[in-house]
Amino acid sequence: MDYMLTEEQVELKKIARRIALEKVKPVAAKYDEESAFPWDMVKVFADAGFYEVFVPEEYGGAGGGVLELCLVVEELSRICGGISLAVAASALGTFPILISGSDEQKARYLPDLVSGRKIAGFGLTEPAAGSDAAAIRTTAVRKGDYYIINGTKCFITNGSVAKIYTIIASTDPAKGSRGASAFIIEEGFEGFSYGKIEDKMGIRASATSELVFEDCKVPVENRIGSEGKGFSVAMRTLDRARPGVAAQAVGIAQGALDLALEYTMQREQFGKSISSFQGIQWMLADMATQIEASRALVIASARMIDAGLSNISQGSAMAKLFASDTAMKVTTDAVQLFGGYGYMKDYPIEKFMRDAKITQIYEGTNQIQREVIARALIREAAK
Ligand code: COS
Repeated sequence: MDYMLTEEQVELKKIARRIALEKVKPVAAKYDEESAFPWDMVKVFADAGFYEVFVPEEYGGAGGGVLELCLVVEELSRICGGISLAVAASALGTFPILISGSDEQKARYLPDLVSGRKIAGFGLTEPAAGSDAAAIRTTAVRKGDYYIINGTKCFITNGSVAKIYTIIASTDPAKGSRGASAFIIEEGFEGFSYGKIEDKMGIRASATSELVFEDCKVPVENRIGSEGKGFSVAMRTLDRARPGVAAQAVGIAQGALDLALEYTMQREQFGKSISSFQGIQWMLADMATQIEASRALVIASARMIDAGLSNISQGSAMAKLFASDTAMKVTTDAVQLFGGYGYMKDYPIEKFMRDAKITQIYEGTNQIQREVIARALIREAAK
Protein backbone atom coordinates (compact mmCIF):
# COMPACT_ATOMS: atom_id res chain seq x y z
CA MET A 1 0.00 0.00 0.00
CA ASP A 2 1.15 3.54 -0.70
CA TYR A 3 0.71 5.83 2.30
CA MET A 4 1.99 8.81 0.37
CA LEU A 5 4.96 9.32 2.63
CA THR A 6 7.24 12.24 1.84
CA GLU A 7 10.59 11.57 0.14
CA GLU A 8 12.31 12.12 3.50
CA GLN A 9 10.03 9.61 5.23
CA VAL A 10 10.63 7.00 2.52
CA GLU A 11 14.36 7.58 2.85
CA LEU A 12 14.21 7.28 6.66
CA LYS A 13 12.32 3.98 6.36
CA LYS A 14 14.97 2.68 3.96
CA ILE A 15 17.79 3.70 6.29
CA ALA A 16 16.07 1.98 9.23
CA ARG A 17 15.53 -1.16 7.12
CA ARG A 18 19.17 -1.20 6.05
CA ILE A 19 20.45 -0.74 9.59
CA ALA A 20 18.08 -3.41 10.87
CA LEU A 21 19.36 -5.89 8.30
CA GLU A 22 23.05 -5.01 8.46
CA LYS A 23 23.51 -4.26 12.17
CA VAL A 24 20.59 -5.65 14.17
CA LYS A 25 19.99 -8.97 12.44
CA PRO A 26 23.45 -10.44 13.15
CA VAL A 27 23.15 -9.79 16.90
CA ALA A 28 19.40 -10.22 17.60
CA ALA A 29 19.55 -13.90 18.64
CA LYS A 30 22.59 -13.31 20.87
CA TYR A 31 20.99 -10.43 22.80
CA ASP A 32 17.75 -12.39 23.14
CA GLU A 33 19.55 -15.42 24.53
CA GLU A 34 21.79 -13.45 26.89
CA SER A 35 19.06 -10.98 27.82
CA ALA A 36 21.65 -8.23 27.56
CA PHE A 37 21.16 -4.58 26.69
CA PRO A 38 22.46 -3.72 23.20
CA TRP A 39 24.72 -0.74 23.93
CA ASP A 40 26.48 -1.11 20.58
CA MET A 41 23.10 -0.72 18.86
CA VAL A 42 22.39 2.47 20.83
CA LYS A 43 25.55 3.90 19.29
CA VAL A 44 24.47 2.77 15.81
CA PHE A 45 20.97 4.24 16.28
CA ALA A 46 22.39 7.50 17.65
CA ASP A 47 24.74 7.84 14.67
CA ALA A 48 21.78 7.21 12.35
CA GLY A 49 19.84 10.01 14.09
CA PHE A 50 17.00 7.77 15.31
CA TYR A 51 16.79 9.54 18.68
CA GLU A 52 16.09 12.86 17.02
CA VAL A 53 13.58 11.90 14.32
CA PHE A 54 10.50 12.80 16.39
CA VAL A 55 11.89 15.96 18.01
CA PRO A 56 11.17 19.45 16.58
CA GLU A 57 14.10 21.30 15.08
CA GLU A 58 13.86 24.08 17.68
CA TYR A 59 14.96 21.54 20.30
CA GLY A 60 17.78 20.16 18.19
CA GLY A 61 15.76 17.40 16.57
CA ALA A 62 15.27 16.45 12.94
CA GLY A 63 11.86 18.08 12.86
CA GLY A 64 9.75 14.96 12.33
CA GLY A 65 7.06 13.64 14.61
CA VAL A 66 5.40 10.48 15.85
CA LEU A 67 5.08 9.18 12.28
CA GLU A 68 8.85 9.28 11.75
CA LEU A 69 9.34 7.51 15.08
CA CYS A 70 6.84 4.82 14.03
CA LEU A 71 8.56 4.27 10.68
CA VAL A 72 11.88 3.65 12.42
CA VAL A 73 10.38 1.46 15.16
CA GLU A 74 8.50 -0.71 12.66
CA GLU A 75 11.61 -1.41 10.58
CA LEU A 76 13.78 -2.20 13.62
CA SER A 77 11.06 -4.41 15.11
CA ARG A 78 10.72 -6.31 11.84
CA ILE A 79 14.12 -7.73 12.70
CA CYS A 80 14.10 -7.53 16.53
CA GLY A 81 11.19 -6.38 18.65
CA GLY A 82 13.46 -6.13 21.69
CA ILE A 83 16.31 -4.08 20.29
CA SER A 84 13.84 -1.56 18.80
CA LEU A 85 12.95 -0.56 22.36
CA ALA A 86 16.33 1.09 22.79
CA VAL A 87 14.74 3.81 20.64
CA ALA A 88 11.01 3.46 21.35
CA ALA A 89 11.19 3.40 25.16
CA SER A 90 13.57 6.34 25.18
CA ALA A 91 11.02 8.28 23.13
CA LEU A 92 8.38 7.36 25.73
CA GLY A 93 10.60 8.79 28.48
CA THR A 94 11.32 11.90 26.42
CA PHE A 95 7.70 12.77 25.58
CA PRO A 96 6.81 14.30 29.00
CA ILE A 97 9.68 16.79 28.62
CA LEU A 98 8.68 17.56 25.02
CA ILE A 99 4.99 17.91 25.82
CA SER A 100 5.06 19.74 29.14
CA GLY A 101 8.67 20.56 30.03
CA SER A 102 9.76 24.15 30.64
CA ASP A 103 12.21 25.86 28.27
CA GLU A 104 14.94 25.33 30.89
CA GLN A 105 14.15 21.60 31.18
CA LYS A 106 14.15 21.22 27.41
CA ALA A 107 17.45 23.07 27.10
CA ARG A 108 18.98 21.00 29.88
CA TYR A 109 17.82 17.50 28.95
CA LEU A 110 16.92 17.32 25.27
CA PRO A 111 20.41 17.76 23.75
CA ASP A 112 21.69 14.56 25.42
CA LEU A 113 18.51 12.64 24.54
CA VAL A 114 18.27 13.84 20.96
CA SER A 115 21.89 12.91 20.30
CA GLY A 116 21.47 9.50 21.94
CA ARG A 117 24.32 10.27 24.39
CA LYS A 118 21.77 9.41 27.07
CA ILE A 119 18.57 7.44 26.82
CA ALA A 120 15.37 7.93 28.80
CA GLY A 121 12.75 5.84 30.59
CA PHE A 122 9.21 6.49 31.82
CA GLY A 123 8.07 5.56 35.32
CA LEU A 124 4.35 5.33 35.99
CA THR A 125 3.57 1.70 36.89
CA GLU A 126 3.86 0.47 40.48
CA PRO A 127 3.28 -2.91 42.09
CA ALA A 128 -0.24 -1.85 43.12
CA ALA A 129 -0.95 0.60 40.27
CA GLY A 130 -1.00 -0.94 36.79
CA SER A 131 -4.21 -0.37 34.84
CA ASP A 132 -5.41 1.87 37.67
CA ALA A 133 -2.68 4.43 37.12
CA ALA A 134 -4.25 6.94 39.52
CA ALA A 135 -3.61 4.52 42.41
CA ILE A 136 0.13 5.28 42.55
CA ARG A 137 1.60 5.33 46.03
CA THR A 138 4.96 6.92 45.34
CA THR A 139 4.94 10.23 47.16
CA ALA A 140 6.73 13.50 46.58
CA VAL A 141 6.79 15.81 49.59
CA ARG A 142 8.08 19.35 49.12
CA LYS A 143 10.82 20.46 51.52
CA GLY A 144 12.06 23.91 50.51
CA ASP A 145 13.84 23.75 47.16
CA TYR A 146 13.49 19.97 46.93
CA TYR A 147 10.90 17.22 46.79
CA ILE A 148 11.56 14.11 48.81
CA ILE A 149 10.37 11.11 46.81
CA ASN A 150 9.59 7.70 48.31
CA GLY A 151 8.21 4.64 46.56
CA THR A 152 8.90 1.98 43.95
CA LYS A 153 8.17 1.90 40.24
CA CYS A 154 8.15 -1.48 38.50
CA PHE A 155 8.42 -2.97 35.00
CA ILE A 156 10.22 0.14 33.74
CA THR A 157 11.52 -0.34 30.21
CA ASN A 158 15.08 1.01 29.90
CA GLY A 159 15.21 0.81 33.71
CA SER A 160 18.86 0.61 34.85
CA VAL A 161 20.22 1.67 31.44
CA ALA A 162 18.53 5.04 31.01
CA LYS A 163 20.22 8.05 32.56
CA ILE A 164 17.08 10.21 32.65
CA TYR A 165 13.63 9.14 33.87
CA THR A 166 10.35 10.96 33.77
CA ILE A 167 8.21 9.67 36.60
CA ILE A 168 4.84 10.32 38.18
CA ALA A 169 4.52 10.67 41.97
CA SER A 170 1.78 11.91 44.24
CA THR A 171 2.21 15.36 45.76
CA ASP A 172 -1.28 15.13 47.29
CA PRO A 173 -2.42 11.51 47.79
CA ALA A 174 -5.88 12.58 49.00
CA LYS A 175 -6.63 14.02 45.56
CA GLY A 176 -5.99 10.84 43.52
CA SER A 177 -5.29 11.59 39.85
CA ARG A 178 -5.53 15.34 40.56
CA GLY A 179 -2.77 15.02 43.16
CA ALA A 180 -0.19 13.46 40.84
CA SER A 181 2.85 15.37 39.59
CA ALA A 182 5.57 14.60 37.06
CA PHE A 183 9.32 14.78 37.75
CA ILE A 184 12.60 14.37 35.91
CA ILE A 185 14.99 12.06 37.73
CA GLU A 186 18.64 11.70 36.82
CA GLU A 187 20.68 8.60 37.50
CA GLY A 188 22.86 9.46 40.46
CA PHE A 189 20.29 11.53 42.37
CA GLU A 190 20.66 10.89 46.10
CA GLY A 191 18.22 8.19 47.24
CA PHE A 192 17.54 6.83 43.74
CA SER A 193 18.53 3.26 42.88
CA TYR A 194 17.50 0.29 40.80
CA GLY A 195 15.68 -2.70 42.26
CA LYS A 196 14.86 -6.01 40.64
CA ILE A 197 16.06 -6.51 37.06
CA GLU A 198 13.38 -8.57 35.31
CA ASP A 199 13.95 -11.84 33.45
CA LYS A 200 11.36 -11.74 30.68
CA MET A 201 9.58 -14.05 28.23
CA GLY A 202 10.28 -11.78 25.28
CA ILE A 203 11.83 -8.44 24.33
CA ARG A 204 14.84 -9.82 26.17
CA ALA A 205 17.23 -7.39 24.51
CA SER A 206 15.56 -4.59 26.43
CA ALA A 207 16.25 -3.81 30.08
CA THR A 208 13.35 -3.80 32.52
CA SER A 209 13.80 -2.91 36.17
CA GLU A 210 12.33 -1.41 39.30
CA LEU A 211 13.13 2.19 40.18
CA VAL A 212 13.52 2.63 43.92
CA PHE A 213 13.16 5.99 45.69
CA GLU A 214 14.28 6.21 49.29
CA ASP A 215 14.14 9.81 50.46
CA CYS A 216 15.26 10.73 46.99
CA LYS A 217 16.08 14.45 46.74
CA VAL A 218 14.74 16.04 43.57
CA PRO A 219 15.16 19.78 42.91
CA VAL A 220 11.89 21.69 42.55
CA GLU A 221 12.98 22.81 39.08
CA ASN A 222 12.74 19.14 37.99
CA ARG A 223 8.99 19.07 38.41
CA ILE A 224 7.33 18.96 34.97
CA GLY A 225 4.39 21.35 34.84
CA SER A 226 2.56 22.41 37.95
CA GLU A 227 1.66 20.27 40.95
CA GLY A 228 -1.40 18.11 40.29
CA LYS A 229 -0.88 17.97 36.52
CA GLY A 230 1.13 14.75 36.50
CA PHE A 231 -1.74 12.45 35.56
CA SER A 232 -2.53 14.59 32.55
CA VAL A 233 1.18 14.55 31.58
CA ALA A 234 1.15 10.75 31.83
CA MET A 235 -2.05 10.32 29.81
CA ARG A 236 -0.94 12.73 27.10
CA THR A 237 2.41 10.94 26.96
CA LEU A 238 0.69 7.59 26.48
CA ASP A 239 -1.57 9.05 23.79
CA ARG A 240 1.58 9.97 21.86
CA ALA A 241 3.55 6.82 22.59
CA ARG A 242 0.92 4.12 21.91
CA PRO A 243 1.25 4.38 18.11
CA GLY A 244 4.92 3.51 18.70
CA VAL A 245 3.92 0.28 20.46
CA ALA A 246 1.54 -0.36 17.57
CA ALA A 247 4.42 0.20 15.13
CA GLN A 248 6.54 -2.23 17.13
CA ALA A 249 3.70 -4.77 16.84
CA VAL A 250 3.38 -4.19 13.09
CA GLY A 251 7.12 -4.70 12.69
CA ILE A 252 7.09 -7.93 14.71
CA ALA A 253 4.13 -9.24 12.70
CA GLN A 254 5.71 -8.25 9.39
CA GLY A 255 9.00 -9.90 10.36
CA ALA A 256 7.13 -13.10 11.23
CA LEU A 257 5.26 -13.03 7.92
CA ASP A 258 8.54 -12.47 6.03
CA LEU A 259 9.97 -15.61 7.62
CA ALA A 260 6.77 -17.64 7.18
CA LEU A 261 6.57 -16.75 3.51
CA GLU A 262 10.17 -17.73 2.90
CA TYR A 263 9.76 -21.00 4.83
CA THR A 264 6.47 -22.10 3.27
CA MET A 265 7.88 -21.49 -0.23
CA GLN A 266 10.85 -23.77 0.32
CA ARG A 267 9.32 -26.40 2.63
CA GLU A 268 8.07 -29.36 0.59
CA GLN A 269 5.41 -31.88 1.66
CA PHE A 270 3.32 -34.17 -0.53
CA GLY A 271 5.76 -33.44 -3.35
CA LYS A 272 5.35 -29.67 -3.55
CA SER A 273 6.03 -26.50 -1.62
CA ILE A 274 3.49 -26.04 1.17
CA SER A 275 2.85 -22.47 -0.07
CA SER A 276 1.10 -24.02 -3.06
CA PHE A 277 -1.68 -25.36 -0.79
CA GLN A 278 -4.74 -23.16 -0.53
CA GLY A 279 -5.01 -23.66 3.25
CA ILE A 280 -1.55 -22.16 3.68
CA GLN A 281 -2.16 -19.42 1.10
CA TRP A 282 -5.28 -18.25 2.90
CA MET A 283 -3.39 -18.05 6.16
CA LEU A 284 -0.66 -15.97 4.50
CA ALA A 285 -3.27 -13.71 2.89
CA ASP A 286 -5.06 -13.13 6.20
CA MET A 287 -1.77 -12.38 7.96
CA ALA A 288 -0.78 -9.83 5.30
CA THR A 289 -4.19 -8.16 5.35
CA GLN A 290 -4.28 -7.85 9.13
CA ILE A 291 -0.77 -6.38 9.13
CA GLU A 292 -1.69 -3.83 6.47
CA ALA A 293 -4.81 -2.77 8.38
CA SER A 294 -2.66 -2.33 11.50
CA ARG A 295 -0.09 -0.30 9.60
CA ALA A 296 -2.82 1.96 8.24
CA LEU A 297 -4.05 2.61 11.80
CA VAL A 298 -0.52 3.37 12.98
CA ILE A 299 0.04 5.88 10.19
CA ALA A 300 -3.37 7.49 10.56
CA SER A 301 -3.07 7.86 14.34
CA ALA A 302 0.50 9.20 14.09
CA ARG A 303 -0.58 11.74 11.49
CA MET A 304 -3.42 12.94 13.74
CA ILE A 305 -0.96 13.51 16.55
CA ASP A 306 1.56 15.26 14.32
CA ALA A 307 -1.18 17.50 12.93
CA GLY A 308 -1.73 18.75 16.48
CA LEU A 309 -5.30 17.47 16.82
CA SER A 310 -6.64 17.31 20.36
CA ASN A 311 -8.81 14.17 20.16
CA ILE A 312 -6.00 11.67 19.67
CA SER A 313 -6.65 9.18 22.51
CA GLN A 314 -9.11 7.02 20.60
CA GLY A 315 -6.98 6.66 17.46
CA SER A 316 -3.84 5.84 19.46
CA ALA A 317 -5.71 3.25 21.51
CA MET A 318 -7.25 1.68 18.38
CA ALA A 319 -3.84 1.43 16.69
CA LYS A 320 -2.26 -0.14 19.78
CA LEU A 321 -5.16 -2.55 20.35
CA PHE A 322 -5.52 -3.74 16.77
CA ALA A 323 -1.83 -3.94 15.90
CA SER A 324 -0.85 -5.81 19.06
CA ASP A 325 -3.70 -8.32 18.75
CA THR A 326 -2.63 -8.75 15.12
CA ALA A 327 1.00 -9.30 16.14
CA MET A 328 -0.04 -12.03 18.57
CA LYS A 329 -2.24 -13.74 16.00
CA VAL A 330 0.19 -13.42 13.09
CA THR A 331 3.20 -14.63 15.07
CA THR A 332 1.21 -17.58 16.45
CA ASP A 333 0.13 -18.49 12.91
CA ALA A 334 3.72 -18.09 11.70
CA VAL A 335 4.90 -20.60 14.29
CA GLN A 336 2.10 -22.91 13.09
CA LEU A 337 3.32 -22.58 9.49
CA PHE A 338 6.80 -23.69 10.58
CA GLY A 339 5.22 -26.77 12.17
CA GLY A 340 7.44 -28.65 14.64
CA TYR A 341 10.45 -26.58 13.59
CA GLY A 342 8.62 -23.42 14.60
CA TYR A 343 8.53 -24.57 18.22
CA MET A 344 12.29 -25.08 18.36
CA LYS A 345 14.78 -22.40 19.31
CA ASP A 346 16.96 -23.40 16.34
CA TYR A 347 14.56 -21.40 14.19
CA PRO A 348 14.06 -17.66 14.69
CA ILE A 349 10.26 -17.66 14.54
CA GLU A 350 9.40 -18.54 18.16
CA LYS A 351 11.14 -15.34 19.29
CA PHE A 352 8.64 -13.27 17.32
CA MET A 353 5.76 -14.91 19.19
CA ARG A 354 7.45 -14.23 22.55
CA ASP A 355 8.23 -10.62 21.59
CA ALA A 356 4.67 -10.00 20.35
CA LYS A 357 2.97 -10.82 23.66
CA ILE A 358 4.12 -7.75 25.55
CA THR A 359 2.56 -5.40 22.99
CA GLN A 360 -0.87 -6.52 24.21
CA ILE A 361 0.12 -5.69 27.78
CA TYR A 362 2.34 -2.65 28.17
CA GLU A 363 1.54 1.04 27.74
CA GLY A 364 -1.91 0.02 28.84
CA THR A 365 -3.35 -3.47 28.51
CA ASN A 366 -5.64 -4.02 25.55
CA GLN A 367 -8.53 -4.11 28.01
CA ILE A 368 -7.59 -0.52 28.95
CA GLN A 369 -7.36 0.46 25.27
CA ARG A 370 -10.94 -0.75 24.81
CA GLU A 371 -11.92 1.32 27.85
CA VAL A 372 -10.31 4.43 26.32
CA ILE A 373 -12.04 3.78 22.97
CA ALA A 374 -15.46 3.13 24.53
CA ARG A 375 -15.25 6.24 26.71
CA ALA A 376 -14.46 8.35 23.63
CA LEU A 377 -17.36 6.78 21.72
CA ILE A 378 -19.83 7.44 24.51
CA ARG A 379 -18.56 10.98 25.09
CA GLU A 380 -18.95 11.77 21.40
CA ALA A 381 -22.42 10.21 21.18
CA ALA A 382 -23.60 12.16 24.23
CA LYS A 383 -22.72 15.52 22.60
N1 COS B 1 -5.32 13.28 28.14
C1 COS B 1 -5.40 14.26 29.05
N2 COS B 1 -6.04 14.11 30.22
C2 COS B 1 -6.64 12.93 30.45
C3 COS B 1 -6.59 11.87 29.53
C4 COS B 1 -5.90 12.08 28.33
N3 COS B 1 -5.79 11.12 27.40
N4 COS B 1 -7.27 10.82 30.03
C5 COS B 1 -7.73 11.21 31.23
N5 COS B 1 -7.34 12.48 31.47
C6 COS B 1 -7.68 13.29 32.64
C7 COS B 1 -9.19 13.39 32.80
O1 COS B 1 -9.70 14.46 32.04
C8 COS B 1 -9.34 13.62 34.27
O2 COS B 1 -9.06 14.97 34.56
P1 COS B 1 -9.93 15.77 35.67
O3 COS B 1 -9.75 15.03 36.95
O4 COS B 1 -9.32 17.12 35.68
O5 COS B 1 -11.35 15.73 35.18
C9 COS B 1 -8.19 12.80 34.86
O6 COS B 1 -7.23 12.64 33.82
C10 COS B 1 -8.64 11.46 35.37
O7 COS B 1 -9.26 10.79 34.28
P2 COS B 1 -10.16 9.50 34.47
O8 COS B 1 -11.19 9.78 35.52
O9 COS B 1 -10.60 9.06 33.13
O10 COS B 1 -9.09 8.49 35.09
P3 COS B 1 -9.24 6.98 35.52
O11 COS B 1 -8.65 6.83 36.87
O12 COS B 1 -10.62 6.49 35.30
O13 COS B 1 -8.21 6.23 34.51
C11 COS B 1 -7.45 5.22 32.52
C12 COS B 1 -8.29 6.32 33.17
C13 COS B 1 -7.94 3.82 32.84
C14 COS B 1 -7.57 5.47 31.02
C15 COS B 1 -5.94 5.36 32.94
O14 COS B 1 -5.80 5.03 34.30
C16 COS B 1 -5.00 4.55 32.11
O15 COS B 1 -4.66 4.93 30.99
N6 COS B 1 -4.54 3.38 32.66
C17 COS B 1 -3.55 2.60 32.02
C18 COS B 1 -2.21 3.10 32.41
C19 COS B 1 -1.17 2.58 31.50
O16 COS B 1 -1.26 2.68 30.28
N7 COS B 1 -0.12 2.04 32.09
C20 COS B 1 0.94 1.53 31.33
C21 COS B 1 2.19 1.80 32.03
S1 COS B 1 3.00 3.18 31.46
S2 COS B 1 4.17 2.39 30.10
